[in-house]
Amino acid sequence: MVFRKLPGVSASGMGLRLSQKFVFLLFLSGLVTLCFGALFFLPDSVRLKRIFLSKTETQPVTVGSGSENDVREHLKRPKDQEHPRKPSVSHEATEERLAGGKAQEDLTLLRSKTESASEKSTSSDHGATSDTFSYKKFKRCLLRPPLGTDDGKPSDPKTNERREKVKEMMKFAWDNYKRYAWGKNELQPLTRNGHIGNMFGGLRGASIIDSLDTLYIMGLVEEYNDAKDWVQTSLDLNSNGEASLFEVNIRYVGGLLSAYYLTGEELFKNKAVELGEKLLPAFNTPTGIPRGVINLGSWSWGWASAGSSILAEFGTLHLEFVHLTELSGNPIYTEKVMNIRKLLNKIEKPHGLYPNFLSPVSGNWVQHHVSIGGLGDSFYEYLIKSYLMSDKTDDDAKKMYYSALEAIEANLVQKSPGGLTYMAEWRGGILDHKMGHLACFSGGMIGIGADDGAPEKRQHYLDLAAEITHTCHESYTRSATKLGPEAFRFDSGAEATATRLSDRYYILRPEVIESYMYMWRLTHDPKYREWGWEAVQALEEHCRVESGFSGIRDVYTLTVSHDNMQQSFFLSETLKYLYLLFSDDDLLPLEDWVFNTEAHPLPIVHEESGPCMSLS
Ligand code: DMJ
Repeated sequence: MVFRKLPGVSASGMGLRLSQKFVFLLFLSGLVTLCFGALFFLPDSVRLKRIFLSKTETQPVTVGSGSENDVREHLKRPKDQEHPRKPSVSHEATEERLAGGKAQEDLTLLRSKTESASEKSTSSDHGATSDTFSYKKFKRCLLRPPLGTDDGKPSDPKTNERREKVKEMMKFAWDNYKRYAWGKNELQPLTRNGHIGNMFGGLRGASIIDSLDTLYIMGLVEEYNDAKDWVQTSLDLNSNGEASLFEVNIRYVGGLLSAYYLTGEELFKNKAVELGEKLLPAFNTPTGIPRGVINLGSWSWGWASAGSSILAEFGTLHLEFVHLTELSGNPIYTEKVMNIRKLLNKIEKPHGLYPNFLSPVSGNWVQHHVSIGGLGDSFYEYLIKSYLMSDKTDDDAKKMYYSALEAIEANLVQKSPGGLTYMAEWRGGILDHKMGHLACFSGGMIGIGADDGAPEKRQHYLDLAAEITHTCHESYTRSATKLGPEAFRFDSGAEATATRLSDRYYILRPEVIESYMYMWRLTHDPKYREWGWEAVQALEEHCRVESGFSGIRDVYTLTVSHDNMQQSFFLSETLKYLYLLFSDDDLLPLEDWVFNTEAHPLPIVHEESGPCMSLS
């Protein structure tokens, strides 16, 4: 009835004249186009673009994956949270302060090249959407320059001499790898050849990828450039073998991510994302808990063949996967790890403990073996580091870490008759009074988490961290070589010594030195540097051979027998942690970086003055 009174509106109800209809439709379509287009010019356009152009649309949907909301929730920082911001020092300003000298010039050149490389944002062939991540912006969000004011050079000449020694060890290990095993995974220094192994599913160059960031922070310019060139020309990710999801993630993805964040070279980002995509089918299980082994070349294997998944393997993906989402703009990586988190949070835990084996099919624990060493270790490490890496916003990770630590203290932490604190293993309620070398990382872990524990527990956690580190040092000092065994016991009269022949070996592992490094940063007690130096001397005396470094079969005999393997983690972790131990704290400061479990530094997502990274 209303329409009838209006001029131009026909008596036939909604009817308009043809010309009026045309003008009206034209106006309407113009309005719609304008609104849609405007979305892309809003300040938050990256997120909107992601909603409309999201790659997830083309990704296979996996069973049990978390929702996008979980991801956003996880990445979002509460606006009311305040963080005291230290005065930001620009990296460029730091470079200007670098002193002269040939190596220094090379280093400056290298670093300025990498700065400009980061500005030339090239697009990726492999899903890295470079428009979604700004490297320049990321650098501005760091509180301090990654390499410190003088590359972390300590003012004390004795410490500097020690640092130089570690650098020389790295160069020696690298040169021999390059000479005898270039492109293979690891060097066999006695037989002077390369080793491929079966952990990496046909991927090559594990020592190269694991070394990139160590070479870079040590200023080994030529060596870093060789490594980068190899990644450019020879790192082939189209391999077809069965790989350990965990090992590929911590060494290759972690190594490439760190190399990217330190240098800004798009190449590393693109390779990391390309490889990350290849890992996704591992999550196609009924629960979304990934299998431990993945065929890198095939998308078709079934979950039914899976055995149990290992806590330290599926629980050690979080840091790298969150960064894959940051760099690619694709939420799927964070969804996958948040789904693991959700399941672990929900599942019933015996005495609050996390057993080492879980069925990816049923989502239930398979047996009740709990260990802070092998099979469990880095799961706990990634909880506290996820919290720290989120700029202390990931409250679930925080809660899970501190309640796990409480359960560990209540059930596993023991004091030996001789007064040494150690972490026993737990088998269905029965304690096995054994501590693995791997468990020695926990000194550092408990140390870096001490400050965020309940106020009344902070000093206690720091003391516990120091006690564990002390025990691990004892396992070194009680051997003839002053290197520690693979596992040491606290029963049948033993105190921090191996009682079984099969536990006496040392394979260049980093965990004890890793804890020295963290405890040094946290306390500045000079004993940690002294302990680190003892380790350097022992490595030089017993593990250095003519063509590299080798593990040894028995730390209790001075007639050493070498195992002929220079592990890639020796270059990525052991030597890096030693170098950091003898450097000033502003080399990769802990306010800005967390180290993944292979010692690859990943940046903390700071968001104090607005979002620093793409998804936040
Ligand atoms: C490294 O590959 C990692 O530190 C991992 O978490 C445990 N084992 C080795 C070094 O011992």
